[in-house]
Amino acid sequence: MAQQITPQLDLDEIQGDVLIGMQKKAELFIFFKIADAARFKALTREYVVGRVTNTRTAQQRDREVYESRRQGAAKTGAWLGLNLGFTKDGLTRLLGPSRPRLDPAFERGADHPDTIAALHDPPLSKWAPESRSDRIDGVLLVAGPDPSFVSYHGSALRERCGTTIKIVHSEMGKVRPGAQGGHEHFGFLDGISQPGIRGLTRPLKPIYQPTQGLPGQDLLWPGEFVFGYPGQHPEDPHKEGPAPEMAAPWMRNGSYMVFRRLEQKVPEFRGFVREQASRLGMDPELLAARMFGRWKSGAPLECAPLYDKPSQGGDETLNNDFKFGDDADQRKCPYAAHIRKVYPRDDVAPAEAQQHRIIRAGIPFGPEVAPDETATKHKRGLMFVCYQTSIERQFEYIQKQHANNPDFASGKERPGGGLVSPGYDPIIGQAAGNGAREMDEAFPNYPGGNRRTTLEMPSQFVKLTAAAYFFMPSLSALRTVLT
Ligand code: N7H
Repeated sequence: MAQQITPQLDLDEIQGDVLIGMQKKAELFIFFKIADAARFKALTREYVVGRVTNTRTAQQRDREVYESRRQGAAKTGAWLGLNLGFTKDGLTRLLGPSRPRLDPAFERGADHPDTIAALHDPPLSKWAPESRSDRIDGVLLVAGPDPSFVSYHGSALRERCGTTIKIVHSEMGKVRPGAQGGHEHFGFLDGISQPGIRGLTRPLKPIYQPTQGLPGQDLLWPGEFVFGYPGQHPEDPHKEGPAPEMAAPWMRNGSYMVFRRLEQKVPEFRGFVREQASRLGMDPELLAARMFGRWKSGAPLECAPLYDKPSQGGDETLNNDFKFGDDADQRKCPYAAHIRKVYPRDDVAPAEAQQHRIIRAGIPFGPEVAPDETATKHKRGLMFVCYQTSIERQFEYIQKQHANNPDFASGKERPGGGLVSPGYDPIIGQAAGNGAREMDEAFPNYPGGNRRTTLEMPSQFVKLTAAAYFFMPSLSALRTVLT
């Protein structure tokens, strides 16, 4: 392979949550309106920007965490993380109505009726009342080692902001306790697979596989996630592609953040899986794993099709090292399983697979399920966050063209002939008008067999209750043009 030049990322400029993720056991999301633009700008310049966590700091902290784990120490620094983003309305408050127009999806916004219709999202009337507002201008992300630390620093920050902003809503996300740490509320290990980034992610074998981070982690051109760098080539997954267009030079080192507050109906999900597994005559843990494409431990079905291999789930050199191409009849992992829908790997052409990647940086919210909670009593779920340079080609494409599209992946055939309609992503797929969904091949025909089964899902286990699109500017943009 021809030697490629490694892009030099400006780590001091890019906000820390975008590429690496702020270190967070707890994270406070403060959604606000700008009440007094002139005073807000002065405060941002003089107080906030100097406290924003950049990628260099996030990287140093990550290395410390890694080192202390390697030495068997559980504790790491009590670090405060702070990031800041603006919606289209926020940018207008800061720059005036004749400001440059950014990505069309960003300018439309997550709460626009066209976005809601395109993504099959629930109508605004069904969103959480506390997060509904005529306008949200920005979000402050405050991250740290525990909720009280984060609350304390969040309050100090709010006090400092005073009347320059008006808080619309704030909500705390937190990592689940004990052994469930790192697992989301359905119980599955999350945060395993992320795209690697050229110029940032270290290849495990730099000489032999310079375009692979950990096994199974392709290194992508950073322009997919941050403005100002080459992106993926649309026809060749290794070749440098054009840098995404910027509506203004100050977009350099910035990124779009998609936020979605997704409530999870955990007791209902568990009850459904138990019932359906008994109908199908299979282990409920296997049925749940077939809905996700991984076992709760994180072990991929492609490597552990019938029984969990927990040792593989937690091992980062093994848990992402797989493809779907040699599972052409969905015997190991259904075509519709969450991870197969959202990153189809070699189910599609190599360059196409890398056109729709996102970096995820979400955190769970809400309490643990109480022992007597057979129907959801307490709200819980995922504060889903992802970063990209095109909301339309990345997040929206995955949701619309893959998760919500029962015919994706297309062109798959039954072993005996005939086309397969894989069905909806059982976790995040949404049918129009909140309609019923189905998933093909709930029961595994592995290693052989020809039993046809369909999983009918009359209701969603994941419900969207708030959403917004933000731009996360570079530190320079925050210090100059925007303020
Ligand atoms: Fe998903 N979950 O925690 O159960 N997700 N996700 N997700 N998701 C993944 O591989 C989950 C959501 C992606 O590279 C895993 O890191 C839940 C949305 C992508 O192979 C698990 C919700 C979107 C990947 C979950 C939710 C995505 C991924 C396996 C909602 C974008 C990486 C762990 C409540 C539209 C796939 C891992 C890859 C993985 C869960 C939402 C996308 C367990 C509960 C809205 C790209």
